[in-house]
Amino acid sequence: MKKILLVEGMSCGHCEMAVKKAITSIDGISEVIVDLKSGKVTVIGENINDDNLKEAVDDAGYSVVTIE
Ligand SMILES: [Cu+2]
Repeated sequence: MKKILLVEGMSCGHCEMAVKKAITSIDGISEVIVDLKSGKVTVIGENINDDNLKEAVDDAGYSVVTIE
């Protein structure tokens, strides 16, 4: 399955890597693609839980605006 997140607060390559690392650490996630400019994060994996995604991004210091 695939989810598209809109993440607020990313401003540089460090932010991009932090979000990518946080989401990749969740069980079942196989791929995370971050578009820094738009804040769009594409997540690919199995049994992806929206709350887990929000929590991981929050813990990294950023916030999820929408998940679709
Ligand atoms: Cu940054």
